[in-house]
Amino acid sequence: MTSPRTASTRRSNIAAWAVVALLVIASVAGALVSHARAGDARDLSGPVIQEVTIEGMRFSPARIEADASTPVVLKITNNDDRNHDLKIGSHYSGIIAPGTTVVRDFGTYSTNTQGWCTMASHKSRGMVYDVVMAD
Ligand SMILES: [Cu+2]
Repeated sequence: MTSPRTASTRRSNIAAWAVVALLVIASVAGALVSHARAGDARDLSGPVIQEVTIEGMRFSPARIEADASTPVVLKITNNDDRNHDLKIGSHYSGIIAPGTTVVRDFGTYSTNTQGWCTMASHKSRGMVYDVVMAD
């Protein structure tokens, strides 16, 4: 037998769980959206400010001077015969296959920031790229 009070408590428990479930869904969805924004450097939101080529284990040029209001949008061509990529801060180019060119917006920077190729041992072999704040 269920007393009216118990049924009422069950209803409020169900309501509480529904609120918790909605909050969990909202936070997961929010995390997915912010992850896509932070991790996906594919959107082109400004003019290309530098063309970069990859030759062997080097980005060329390997640095850019940028001011805090200009997105670092790079056109990167991989002339090497291996996969490479470039991660700067929270922005990632995705894998750049041999012989391909990508255009990526790496966002804006307010401090000197070093990026690098995330392929195994490429960073230690010299695949770094520096964003240097312009004076
Ligand atoms: Cu690499």
